[in-house]
Amino acid sequence: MKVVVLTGAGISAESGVPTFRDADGLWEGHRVEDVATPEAYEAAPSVVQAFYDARRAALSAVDPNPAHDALARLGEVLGDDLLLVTQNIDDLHERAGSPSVLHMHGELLAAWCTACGRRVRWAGALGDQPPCPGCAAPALRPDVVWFGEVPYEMDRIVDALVEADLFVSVGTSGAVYPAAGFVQQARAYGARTLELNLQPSEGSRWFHESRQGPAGLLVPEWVA
Ligand code: BJW
Repeated sequence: MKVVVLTGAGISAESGVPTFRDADGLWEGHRVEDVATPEAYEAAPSVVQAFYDARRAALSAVDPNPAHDALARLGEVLGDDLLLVTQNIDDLHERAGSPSVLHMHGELLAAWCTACGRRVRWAGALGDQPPCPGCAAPALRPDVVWFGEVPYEMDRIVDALVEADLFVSVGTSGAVYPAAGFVQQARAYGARTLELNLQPSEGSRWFHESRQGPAGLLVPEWVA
């Protein structure tokens, strides 16, 4: 059985990582739509870097929760028959032991140089404009996908949606495309579709089945 699992901010909420659009979803009064764009970065790079530096610094204080653990177990069982796609830029799936994770919106612990294009692992602050290890330009930005940019590995994701027997969405609001459209694509190609979310999402109506509750309970229950 070929399975695609899509995760969003809700899967990391019980680990203590704030979501974007729930009650605590503002950062210092900014909506994510106001700081996660190339235009925002061009206009006020220090504000945008501070948003990501704060989130990167907070990452070491959180741990994977039972939902991440359950998906790691599923990955061990299904091997190449599971594609785990996350919109999250945290590393909690990796730390839970998931053997393979596709970060369609990039990774907090990576940076890319807007001068030479090099991508590097990066655990420290970027706001103080450190030099790129490749070209020395002070031009490193978070290696994340902002509004108006193209998410990573779309061809691989679409191929997996076409092949999938089951598509499961965990903890995502269905507010951001192209991820919000995956359920309709998978369903159009014949997959059964299941949503696991604390509450009905913007995309609930597209799923064959929608279960409501915390991911830390629902995901282990589903995987068992
Ligand atoms: C729990 C829980 C618990 C809580 N247990 N559940 C008009 C119409 C349609 C599309 C567009 C449009 N205008 C523009 C667009 C495109 C645009 C878009 O979608 N805009 C919308 C605002 C409409 N999209 C883009 O620009 C994308 N690129 C693109 O389309 O390129 C064109 C292209 C595509 C494909 C092929 C070729 C070309 C890029 C989008 C980039 C999004 N980037 C961000 C920031 C990433 C870096 C970072 O993390 O800072 O990604 S924005 C932010 O939203 C982040 C997230 O990954 C993403 C989704 O958020 P998510 O994960 O759903 O979180 P929340 O907070 O919204 O929801 C949390 C959910 O969890 C809720 O449902 C809770 O109920 C639930 N929950 N606790 C279970 N304990």
